Amino acid sequence: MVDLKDYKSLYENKWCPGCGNFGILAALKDALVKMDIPPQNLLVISGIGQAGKTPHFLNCNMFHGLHGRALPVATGAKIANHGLTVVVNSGDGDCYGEGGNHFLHAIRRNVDITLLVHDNRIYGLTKGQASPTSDLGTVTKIQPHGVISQPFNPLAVALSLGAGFVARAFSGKIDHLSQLIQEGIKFKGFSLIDILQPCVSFNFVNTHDWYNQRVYDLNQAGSVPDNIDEAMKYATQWGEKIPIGIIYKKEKPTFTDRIDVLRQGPLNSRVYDSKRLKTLLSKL
Ligand SMILES: Cc1ncc(C[n+]2csc(CCOP(=O)(O)OP(=O)(O)O)c2C)c(N)n1
Ligand code: SF4
Ligand SMILES: [Mg+2]
Repeated sequence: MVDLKDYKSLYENKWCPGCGNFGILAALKDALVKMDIPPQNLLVISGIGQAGKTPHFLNCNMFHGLHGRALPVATGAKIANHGLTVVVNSGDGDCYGEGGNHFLHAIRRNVDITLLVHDNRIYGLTKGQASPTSDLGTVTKIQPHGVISQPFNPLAVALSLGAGFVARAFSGKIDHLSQLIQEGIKFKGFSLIDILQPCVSFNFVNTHDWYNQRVYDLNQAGSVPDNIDEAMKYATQWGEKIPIGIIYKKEKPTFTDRIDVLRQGPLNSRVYDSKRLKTLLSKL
């Protein structure tokens, strides 16, 4: 049986006291233990940012890559070794800004990976510039007159691209988030969990209290929408009431299901045949 101790990292954590990232890390560990996933079967991949440091605080296979480039690495790893549980930790700037293009195409490919976006609606690591999810009018040191670009809605974009598992969570509700992560990992295909995460140092609007007063569990009645129109209503609801939970869930063929050679098994289990390779090269 996997134990919380198995995931204990050797690295010191320098996130600010009170940061929502702690709740996300706790929920992720809880989900891994409850699913009995041993560290050697897990690969956690990240890009750059405070969110990107998450794999450092887990004892498992990890890859901390370039800004915005976690998803291509995760795609390659999952294709090479289907046996791995692949989880990506990314920030709102990393995933929806710098890596926005990869976000779009990872959804289209439907590779079986789980994407956790630590959405604090700010660039935390670089000390508080606006991110793609910052509200219109948000004032920062480099946006002194307020943000003038329309905020990016990751859930609506994911739904419009045909994502099969789209969810929103709040880092302050650790048990609920753990449950969603377990559902996301079990889901066969690309799963997105956008996690509302207070940044206590640079986002003074979307605080723990602000979210606690607004979030409600949309799956409370036990239902999970598999209807795009209904899902879009939840994806675009924001303000006095903010839904958290699974916004849409429907399985469809994954990237691996659609490619003959991958359907036969992961690339790392294939026998290297030098004669076949020579024949192939001689035809080029
Ligand atoms: C190619 C590149 N561009 C810009 C940066 C500077 N940079 C580092 S982290 C970051 C923003 C991170 O924001 P987010 O993804 O929201 O993560 P957070 O720190 O808020 O968790 C930026 C712009 C970089 N490291 N590399
Ligand atoms: S700057 Fe914000 S996101 Fe970064 S560790 Fe501090 S509270 Fe967390
Ligand atoms: Mg951020």
